[in-house]
Amino acid sequence: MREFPLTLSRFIVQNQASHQGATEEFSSLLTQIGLVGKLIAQDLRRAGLIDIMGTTGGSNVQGETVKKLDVIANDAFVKVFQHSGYVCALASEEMEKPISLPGNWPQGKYMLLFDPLDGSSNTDNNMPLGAIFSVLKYDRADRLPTDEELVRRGTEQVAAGYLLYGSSTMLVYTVGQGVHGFTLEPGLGEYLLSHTLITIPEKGKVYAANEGNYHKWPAGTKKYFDFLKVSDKATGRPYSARYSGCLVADVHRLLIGGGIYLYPGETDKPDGKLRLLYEANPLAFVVEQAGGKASTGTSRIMEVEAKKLHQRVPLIIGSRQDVETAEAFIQGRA
Ligand code: AFP
Repeated sequence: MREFPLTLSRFIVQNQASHQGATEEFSSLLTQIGLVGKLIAQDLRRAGLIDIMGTTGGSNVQGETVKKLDVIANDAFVKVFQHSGYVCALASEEMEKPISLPGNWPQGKYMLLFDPLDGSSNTDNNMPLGAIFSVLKYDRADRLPTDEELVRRGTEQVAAGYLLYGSSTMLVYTVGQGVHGFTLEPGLGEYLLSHTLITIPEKGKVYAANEGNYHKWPAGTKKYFDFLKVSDKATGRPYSARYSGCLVADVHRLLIGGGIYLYPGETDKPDGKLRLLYEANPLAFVVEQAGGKASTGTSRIMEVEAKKLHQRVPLIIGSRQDVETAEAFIQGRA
């Protein structure tokens, strides 16, 4: 008899014990994230045929132009979780302040932080997009969390992962017991286990970065990129450049095949572009659990002291050896 691949919910229940005190509530929370993925994937499959491309004409708290799909994706997360009873607070790249659920609504013990649509510059050209999520636990029952209580170090995450809207729709997550990948089977409307215990190669031969920013980088960073392009068979160089404009897609590529993604600090913007709480921390959790590394260039991402909800941080993430080589150059040791 054909071995039927595990659905997301069956996998979580079957692995309940290893999911660090995960409860029914937790497995339902992950299933709801999968629902958001189905809703957005459905729209994306028809993007050129329905009015979801282009911008809203507004800008978000980041000062970035808001795409229609940014709003659609953010609304999907809020609507799915506001009434779910699994969370007590929601924070998003697209919302200046977190949403604490009204006291008379069912609340859960989790706080969800997310980038509802990663790679927004790709919405109108059929390139990959994603969503990134970070799950924190809130142990008080006597009151809702304050905004400050959502701003936590990456090591406090109880789960993290991403949705990848690529040639297929995937949900990849970790609860601290390895990384698992599920692929949406559109015919069934179910996510089926497709990647068990994903392990990132120790070293890759691909790098992802926007080299249009080369002139803005400090000397050590420039030296690293120059190093990658020198021909040296013994160290597998030159590396190939692969940059999609979607962090989730670029990180997924290196999670499977090895390599490194860099959005480094710049001379006049040392914190770079990416956000700590709902981009760098969750992806750092996933990549570390797969055996890789995530750094600011000088320190471990998951130990960066979180001070503000939309705090930015430089991100160097991927195969352990590659990240350590990049750190050596950035720190002036190579
Ligand atoms: P958008 O969601 O605003 O397109 O930003 C995407 C992103 O956060 C990340 O997904 C990309 O790797 C990176 O920014 C692209 O930034 P650049 O356009 O500056 O290269």
